[in-house]
Amino acid sequence: MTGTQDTIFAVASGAGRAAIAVLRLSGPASQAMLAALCGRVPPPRRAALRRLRDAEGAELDQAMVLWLPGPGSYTGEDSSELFLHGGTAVIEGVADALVALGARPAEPGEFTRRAFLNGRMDLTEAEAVHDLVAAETAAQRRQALRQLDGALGAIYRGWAERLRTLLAQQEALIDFPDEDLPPDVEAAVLAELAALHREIVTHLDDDRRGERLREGLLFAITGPPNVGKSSLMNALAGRDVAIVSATPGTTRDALETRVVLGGVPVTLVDTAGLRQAADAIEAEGVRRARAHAAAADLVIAVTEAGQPATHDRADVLVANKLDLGGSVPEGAIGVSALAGEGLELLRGRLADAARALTQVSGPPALTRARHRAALLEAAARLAGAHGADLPELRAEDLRLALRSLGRITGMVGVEDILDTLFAQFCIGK
Ligand SMILES: Nc1nc2c(ncn2[C@@H]2O[C@H](COP(=O)(O)OP(=O)(O)OP(=O)(O)O)[C@@H](O)[C@H]2O)c(=O)[nH]1
Ligand SMILES: [Mg+2]
Repeated sequence: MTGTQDTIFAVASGAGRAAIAVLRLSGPASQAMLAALCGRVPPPRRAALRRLRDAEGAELDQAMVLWLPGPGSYTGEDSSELFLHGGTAVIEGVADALVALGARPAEPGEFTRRAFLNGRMDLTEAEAVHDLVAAETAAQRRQALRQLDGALGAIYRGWAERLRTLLAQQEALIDFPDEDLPPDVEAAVLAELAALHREIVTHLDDDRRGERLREGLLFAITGPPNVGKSSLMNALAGRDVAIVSATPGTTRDALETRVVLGGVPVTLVDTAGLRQAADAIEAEGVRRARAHAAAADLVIAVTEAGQPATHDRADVLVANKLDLGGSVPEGAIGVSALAGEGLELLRGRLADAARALTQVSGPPALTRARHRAALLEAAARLAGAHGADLPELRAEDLRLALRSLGRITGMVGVEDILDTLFAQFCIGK
């Protein structure tokens, strides 16, 4: 990572031609560079129209500009935003002028990284910025906004605060074993330790709802050959994703498509029909089908109306080809992928399932594997502390638990993960 003394810039609006392109500038030289580009710098946080010129005086654009002095800016540094006309020549002209003035293009997530390093937000909030930019549905947006508000970070900081108190009490037990500490200090430490452990374990025991909502769900369509799995996938997706044919064994590879069900992004996977494979390619397809079914959040098991269901796992059982007049087995939803019958009912059931798999009630949910790993570590250390024989060992476990919690919000020891974390961000964020 290059130094934070650099002044960086990036187009924060999307790629491609657009009416306006938002260019962000942040770093110590922001004000001087803005002045060089547009002459008079407008008053802080007041939009003004300016002619932008390069060092030779050639006009680059007429743009609305904002001067955003630190520390009250997004990054906490002196910064500026330019609302340029969105043409390539304009953007390149301004970018070249900025480079000539000594600025450099920002790396992915560098603005948010600076915001974190300058204490403008904790790491869970920085991650929420990324999630909000990536949010495809309203439910994802709500979760990201809540995290951006600091609701999740507040829980983790609260636990860290209690742990710090516990650690101080434990250290007092070590330093003054014979002095007249109240007799029940150790009992109180153990009780609080157990309570904290319980809260973290409860938070962890959430069926990955928050993570599932953030990442989206995986629904696999499985069943014997030729029952209409691909037809059903196409019907649910509303487009021709998979080849449909009367020949059994048509689908060989697993095919994916994204749909939104119940406000949750869902990847639908159409799989090869499960049967004794005719050749090596089909055998591989069947192996992949089984692997997808095993990894899926939900299996849509398809059979033909009138045929018995033989699936290993059927979270939602569908009897297709209802138009041919077969009977629907107990517990199955009868549909016709061809005629459209029953599809609304099926869509409703899948939407309910998607919501149930991701619905978070009460306090904000865990949203990332990174948080889960740190919390699992903290819980293990707390359990260790509770069972420790020696006061010194208990204190050490508490210290390690505190460190794990601190890594979630970025209070301690996160230098090693920052590069990976912010590399996932967009340029300009
Ligand atoms: N009558 C009727 N035929 C259907 C229906 N759905 C699919 N079919 C037909 O059944 C045949 C197989 O459909 P596919 O969607 O390819 O079935 P599949 O389960 O994906 O088959 P494989 O990929 O070979 O495992 C095709 O000829 C479809 O037109 C339906 O609801 N009614
Ligand atoms: Mg198929």
